[in-house]
This record gives sequence, structure tokens and C-alpha cells, in this order.
Amino acid sequence: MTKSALQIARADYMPKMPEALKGNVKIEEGAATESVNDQHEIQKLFPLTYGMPIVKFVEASENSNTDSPVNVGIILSGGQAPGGHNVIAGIFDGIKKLHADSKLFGFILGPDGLINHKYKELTADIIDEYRNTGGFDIIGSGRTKLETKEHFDKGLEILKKLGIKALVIIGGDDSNTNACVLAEYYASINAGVQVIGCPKTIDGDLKNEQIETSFGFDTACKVYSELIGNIQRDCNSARKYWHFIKVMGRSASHIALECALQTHPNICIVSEEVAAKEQSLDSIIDYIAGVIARRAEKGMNFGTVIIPEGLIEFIPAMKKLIQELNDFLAQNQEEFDLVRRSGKREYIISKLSPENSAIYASLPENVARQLTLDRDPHGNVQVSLIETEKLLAEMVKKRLDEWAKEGKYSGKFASITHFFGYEGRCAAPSNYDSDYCYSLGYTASMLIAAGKTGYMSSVRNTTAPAAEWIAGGVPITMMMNMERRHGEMKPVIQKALVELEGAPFTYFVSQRDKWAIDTDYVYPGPIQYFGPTEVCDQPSKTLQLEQTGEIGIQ
Ligand code: FBP
Repeated sequence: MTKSALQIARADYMPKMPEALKGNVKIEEGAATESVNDQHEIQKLFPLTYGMPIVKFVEASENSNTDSPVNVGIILSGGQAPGGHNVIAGIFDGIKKLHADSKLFGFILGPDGLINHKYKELTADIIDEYRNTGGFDIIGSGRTKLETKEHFDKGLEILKKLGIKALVIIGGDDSNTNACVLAEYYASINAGVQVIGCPKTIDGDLKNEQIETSFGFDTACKVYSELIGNIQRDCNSARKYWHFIKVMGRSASHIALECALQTHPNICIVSEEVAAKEQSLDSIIDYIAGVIARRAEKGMNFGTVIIPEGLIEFIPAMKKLIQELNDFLAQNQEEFDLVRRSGKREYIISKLSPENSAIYASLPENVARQLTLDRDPHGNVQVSLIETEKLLAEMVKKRLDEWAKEGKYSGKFASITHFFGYEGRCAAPSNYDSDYCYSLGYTASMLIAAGKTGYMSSVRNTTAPAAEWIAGGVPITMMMNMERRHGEMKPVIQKALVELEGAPFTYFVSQRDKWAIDTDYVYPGPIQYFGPTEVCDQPSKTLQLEQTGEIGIQ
């Protein structure tokens, strides 16, 4: 494999770690915990893993190594996120420290690898190739849900065969929920296999009081912010385009908000605000067109708009339309397929309820088509494939044309659209993610040595220097509540949406009118791996605002 100069230099980077993890460790247990909501139901569903204490690791004087090898299996679950390889390297170094003969097995392509017994032993040579690199390619990832008894039993066969003491599932909220169900099940049958979770997702929506952030968010946002900054500099140089930039984040708008905090765009839409204010698509268009018109009055016919990927489902009226379309197409797909392509739009308009039909009719041709074509295996419209950035750009143009006719707008409008998602998910992890992930992995191995199951590895206080970080574990049941999923009440980890009362959004609101009209762009530049600490080691703005109330150096 040919390596870049950066890859070669990064291979030697030693992730910074909490002081407490550097030598022998001992565990400190806190008080019993409760789930965030629905305590009675969650306790009933998880009798063996409910109520366990939060734990942390502290330095110990006595030897904390184990008498026998600690064999561990790992699964990468869901979308890629920068730093996954360092979680694995941290686990590897942790179990080798515990006992030199410990072995690490990686299950290939996500949960499928466990179910179908596809695995590979990750030896020191392999691990060394992947230290501080982006991607999940060391073993690959997959989106199969590990949730049935058949899956669990099939998995146990191979775990037993390989003498695996614990399974670490590196995933988002759903995968960690399933990790907890698995932990409970293995405990209930005395399987002798522990299950530990690690918080992963660039979307940043797996966080709470104990889990400060999910890994990968920091790097992905820095990559998108570099690109947005570059676009802003281009746009401020040519002064002739409005750039509509959609950024990933299936549901929550954390990525969009973080990128806004890093780059000061003219407009950033936050889906959670749209939902809370029950905004219509029309009012969003009015808002964007209004800023464009105000800038045009000052002679500035250029700017940037950041749009969160999940927006469409947060607009109440669009959500209803999508719901009716899902239901209608699920029952009438065959008839719909027989309608000629040129007649499909009219067909749908004639079939929907009057309210949804009017909204559907107002959508540009391509978006209306995407809403009927792009469906996942469960029959849902795949919102991530809907080109919201194009939808907004087209509708804004229409609105500005109307205003021009009414004499309310006399600027020039030309737009360019972008979607940033896959560009950031496998980037070489920032120092923050390299360090954080390595510590998460190392901590997971310590949780295993302490005999814990049903815990998520946690590293806190990460806005302080790494030596002061606090490593430990949180019972996964503590993060759970009951939610309706596919018509049934299920125990799930609460997804963290952008809090409208929280420090990052409040700060954004205090600045956005200024950013809209002034051109106050920030150009963060590429992630730096070597150099002054304020350039290389700064955590995300979201984290800094949440933990310290300060935004840090721009
Ligand atoms: P995870 O929640 O699994 O980490 O994935 C998040 C994400 O990157 C979203 O931002 C995006 O909508 C989605 O994955 C894309 O999924 P896919 O990789 O299947 O195209």
C-alpha cells in the first residue's frame, strides 16, 4: 500500500491520554443510576444491567494486569467516522497491557461478520498500519441491526470458539441500544461474554451528561468547515454567487451548527428551530430570500447558506406529506409504476389529501420526483437523497423573481449548490479525535478487565488538556427511554438533538443577524496535525461552548 508523507508521519503520533490511564488503574464506583425516563419499563426490560453505577478509573499503586489473556472481539457499526481505527488501537494496547497473550478479533463488515462468523485476528503489524488513520477499512463496517435472538445465539457460537471474553460494539445510538440488549441477553443465559459500547457518529447526536461527544464529529466538522471557508473566500473574491451548502446529519443539525460557528456563514438553518417554531417551507424561503435582498441593497449579491441534511423531515408540513406519500406508495406501488413518467406528478397530485397535494404541487419537478422514487427497503423516502440544497435554491430564485416584479428586489441572483458528507467521514482524525478515540478504546479494555457489561466507554472533561481527562464507563440503560419505533414502544438511547436553550445555539442566535448582513467569514483552513496547540488541539466550538461557555480562539 503506497502511503502519503502525512500518513507516514502520523503513524508515529502517540495519542495523548488521561494521566490516570498511563500506569496501573483501579476502578471507582459511584452511586446506582436510573434511566433518563420510563424507569419502570426500562428496569423491567433490563433486570440485570439496570441501575449499575457510573464508574471511573484512577491511578493505582498495585499491579492491575490480569492473570490470563483477555480476548476481545470488535464490530464497527453504521456510518464511518474519523478515529475508529484509534479506538481499535486503544483496545489492542489496553488488552496487551493487561496480558501479553491477549488477542483482538475484528468482525468483518459490521454485525454481519459476527452473525456469519467472518472475522480476522488483528495483530500488532495490522494495528500499526492503521494507527491515526481515517476510515473503517481495517475490518469494514455495516448497517445490519444486531437485534434478534438468532443473531445473538449465532454470534455466541463464534465468540465461544475464539475464547472471546468481551465484544466491543463501536456505533451510534441504535447500535449501542442493541449492544445493551445483547449484554442483557448474554448475562441472562450466563454466556460469559461481556458487551461494551463506544460512542461513534459524525452526526454528534449520541451525547448526554456523561458522554460529551461522539467521536468523528470533531474531524468531520473541521473538514466541512475548511471547505465552507474556502467557498466563502471564493465567494467574497468573485462576489457573484450564492452558495447553498447541505451538510450531513441524518436528523440532528449539530454538524450544520458547528460549521456555522466555525465559519460565520450568512445563513444557517437549524432544523430543530424550524420544528419548534412550526415553520413552513414557505417561511424558510422568505427568510433566505429576505437576507439575500438585504445584502443586495448593500451591493452584495453573494453569500453562503448552510442547510442541515435532515431539514425536510423537520418542516411539519413536509413531514406530513412524506408520511402520506410513504403510506400511499406502500399500498399503490404497482399502479404508480404503470403510470407514464410524464404523468406521475399529476397522478400523485390527484391522489393525495388536498393539503398535501397543494404542497406537493408547489415543489420543483426534480424534488417531487425524488420524493416518489428514492425509497429504502422499509418503504420510506430516503430523505438524505433529496436535494434540499437545490430545492431551496430553486424556490428562493422563484421568490426573488416575484419580488423583482413587485419592485421589492433589484439584485442579481445566481446560485451554486453543494453537498458535503462523504468528504469528511473518513478524513485522517484530528488530534482531538485521535486522542479521544484512543482513550475510548483503552478505557473499553479496562472496563472489560473490571468485569463490566452493558456499559459505554466514556472519556470526559475533554476541553481540558488530555492528561486531565476522566476515563470511565456509563451504564447504557442510564441513557434509555421508551420510544415508538415502527409502531411499537421500544427501549432506545435518547437521540440528542440541538437544544434551543443550549449554549451553542444561543451563541449562534446572538450572532446570526450580524453574520447575515456583514461579511464576517472565518476561514478555518485545513486540519493541522503538527504545530501550536491552539491550532492543533482545539475541540469543536460546540463542545467548548457546552462545557466552558466560551467559544475559544476562532
Ligand atoms: P451513523 O449514524 O451510522 O454514524 O451515520 C451517519 C451518517 O453519516 C449520516 O450523517 C448520513 O445521513 C448517513 O450516515 C449516510 O448513510 P450511508 O453511509 O448509508 O450512505
